[in-house]
Amino acid sequence: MRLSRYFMPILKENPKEAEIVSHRLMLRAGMIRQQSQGIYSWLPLGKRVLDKVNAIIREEQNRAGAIELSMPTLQSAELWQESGRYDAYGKEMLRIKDRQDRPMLYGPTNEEMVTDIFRSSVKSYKDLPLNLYHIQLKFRDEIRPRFGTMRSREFMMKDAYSFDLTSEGAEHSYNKMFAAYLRTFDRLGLRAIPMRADTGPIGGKLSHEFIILADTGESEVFCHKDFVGFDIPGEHTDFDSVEGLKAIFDKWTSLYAATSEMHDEAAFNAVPEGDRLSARGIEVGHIFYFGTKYSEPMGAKVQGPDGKEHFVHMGSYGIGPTRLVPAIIEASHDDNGIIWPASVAPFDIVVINMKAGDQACDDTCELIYAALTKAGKDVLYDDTDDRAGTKFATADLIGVPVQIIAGPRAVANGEVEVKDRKTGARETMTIEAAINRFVA
Ligand code: P5A
Repeated sequence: MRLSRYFMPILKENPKEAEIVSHRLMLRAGMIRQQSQGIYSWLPLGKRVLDKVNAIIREEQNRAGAIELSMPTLQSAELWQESGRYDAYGKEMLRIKDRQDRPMLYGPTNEEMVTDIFRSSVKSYKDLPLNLYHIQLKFRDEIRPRFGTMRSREFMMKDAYSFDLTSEGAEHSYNKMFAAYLRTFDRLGLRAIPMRADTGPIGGKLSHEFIILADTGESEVFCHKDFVGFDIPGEHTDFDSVEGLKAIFDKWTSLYAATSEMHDEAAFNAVPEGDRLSARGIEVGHIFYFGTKYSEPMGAKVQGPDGKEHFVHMGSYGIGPTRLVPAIIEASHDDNGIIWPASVAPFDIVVINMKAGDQACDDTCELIYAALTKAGKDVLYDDTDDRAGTKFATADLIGVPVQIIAGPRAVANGEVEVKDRKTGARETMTIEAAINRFVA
């Protein structure tokens, strides 16, 4: 991508409305734009990051056996009247009428809709277990939308829904998502700790929130500090192994970890004082087991091996991609801007032409840009005629992991500089060496 033809509206000044660093940096880097309170456009740079986050979420959902579909954002009120949540949900639900005066709503979550899909076509235990997910916009008319896309009214959610014949089966389905979440957040460069949590309007007795520790987090959390060093389930985790997944779940729930709603002061005080972590955190995921809470009132049942009808046991599993992007920035930035983990960086490499219009600089940059693009890298080429200082500041601000800098003096020697955004380390090397380093 040539920066001269791209759309990346950088802000020079710090936006006054931004209270936390991720919101400030997302606005300054031209990643998002507020359209009305708590409702955002994702501009091209932000969209690239969001797409990469979603690709990792999708890979890990698929690995764990979940199946992707796509459900609409607008839902009919009837489904919610069946489950009894239409009145219970309160003012957070945006209620709309269509031209026939039929009550509709912009979905805040999809338990009812997916239960309706399930009951219309699944009739036998032989089709279980089943886990259906989508990555879709949601709307919740939050009282206090704030911190940009961290807590917005319209936001994206990956929501998965599992169906099992028995509660034991449902427990295994829960453990699959539990392990998939540990892997997902790790691949996003984050350390997320599962904590016992309140189930709120989704319901059920068992639930875990996945929390990133951060001073700017909205939740107050309490946990054992050893969680920070626990091993993450590997790529070859067998998601069909009931014992294997139970062992992962048991290990990750063996020490104290709870959000403030579930906090038990006495149990926390039993943790040796030096091991106690009392901190703030960002909730990036939340999983629930609620048994037959929706399947019973909505009549979602299957025939079991005993020939009888059974209401299915369900769970639901949410991740907030539009919250994860600022959460990653909260965890990874410095005074100059964002430092993306390679897995979600909007571009892999930025090529900086320090003197656009200078034939040797132009030729060198074109060569590198073409070679790296051909090798499958996402390359941003800063071919604008801005001052070198502005270009460096922009490259640091947008946080691309590697900068290849071509200035007239180095280029005259057949060389460029390669800078690592995270460490700031710079190395001068031949043009060929710079290309080869990233083409391997
Ligand atoms: C689980 C999937 C649910 O809605 N139903 C379907 C269940 N859970 S939840 O905890 O309410 O939300 C899941 C995740 O969505 C993100 N999230 C938000 N992100 C940005 N702005 C918001 N206002 C917002 N509300 C929820 C969180 O990451 C949450 O864990």
